[in-house]
Amino acid sequence: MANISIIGSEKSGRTALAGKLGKKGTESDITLYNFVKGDNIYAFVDANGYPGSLKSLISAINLSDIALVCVPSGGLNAQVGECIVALDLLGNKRGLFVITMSDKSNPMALSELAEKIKAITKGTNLEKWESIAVSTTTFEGIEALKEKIFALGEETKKANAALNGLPPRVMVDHFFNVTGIGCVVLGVVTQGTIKMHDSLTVFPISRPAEIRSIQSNDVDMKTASAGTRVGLALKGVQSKEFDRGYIISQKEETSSKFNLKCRLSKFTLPLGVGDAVHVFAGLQDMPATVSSIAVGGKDATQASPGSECDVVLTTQKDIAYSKNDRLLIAQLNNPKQRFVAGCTIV
Ligand SMILES: Nc1nc2c(ncn2[C@@H]2O[C@H](COP(=O)(O)OP(=O)(O)OP(=O)(O)O)[C@@H](O)[C@H]2O)c(=O)[nH]1
Ligand SMILES: [Mg+2]
Repeated sequence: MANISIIGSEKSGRTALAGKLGKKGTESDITLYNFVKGDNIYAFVDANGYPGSLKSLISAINLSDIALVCVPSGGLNAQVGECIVALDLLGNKRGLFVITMSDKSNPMALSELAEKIKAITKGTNLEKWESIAVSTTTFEGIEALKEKIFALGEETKKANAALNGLPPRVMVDHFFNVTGIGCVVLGVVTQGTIKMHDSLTVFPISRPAEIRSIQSNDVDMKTASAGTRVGLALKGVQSKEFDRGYIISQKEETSSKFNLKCRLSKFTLPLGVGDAVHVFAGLQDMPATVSSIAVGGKDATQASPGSECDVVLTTQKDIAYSKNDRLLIAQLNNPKQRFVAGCTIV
């Protein structure tokens, strides 16, 4: 199974495309569309809350192995740019540009747009991503798009198989109470294999929980491996204790103070000591403050766009994380491009 985000600009045909690729499931600021055909099992995540909500965008990206960036055939815009910056700062590896509404354009303009996408992604980790033109009204390109998704899906399955031996970890996106069952959470197994009756812990609240049952696409399962979107019934914890992004695993770090190595986007404003920012860690997000900055090992008052620096960040509440997680710093009020920096935890 593979998880695929559908992102891109407002009114770019994201939801129409999602509807052609899967059957609508859970709906919130992100909407799930499921596709099951033999071994080809996909969960598409429509970031329908974006551009209003960056949380919707980052949740969709961080729940997925593959990103589909929708660019309307009418041309590039600032929101597509912002999606590219987010994927680049997060270090996402696999994806495609989907030039949508191809029926409203012509072959010459479509290939010019594909060239423009190549040009703006040069030097980012998206520079090799292919572009494909589709229309959900004439169905042009839809089958070809599915083929490309399946090919990326096979790569993803292999990559996830390599993570099966790691300790199990589930990233939670939805949680609710089901009468007669109790606490049910939805999320993705990001590494390892979970098993029915596993005793794990919910972080950052450090609450023990037992996996009562596991479902994926409405089918009961005894185990679920890395990359699987699951629904879990839990014992020992209530749904009201959960928040988006909580992690179920054996062990996570929890902290509200982070030493980060940051790479600033070229398209942001300088980052300064004392700045109030917003931080995204997996599916968790919250306000934070820049406590200190060092550039080239020396204390500094600010860091410039495009530069690398060390940052001490203080968050409003505890965040659960593991060593290799990437954090994203954003400025929610910047009207142009809200992502500031991609960070690793030191
Ligand atoms: N002609 C044409 N219209 C399309 C196509 N895909 C979507 N549309 C129309 O474009 C509009 C926006 O499509 P949506 O799928 O809602 O786009 P979206 O990105 O989900 O939009 P928001 O979530 O509202 O930002 C709708 O009126 C669709 O009917 C297409 O391939 N061709
Ligand atoms: Mg939509």
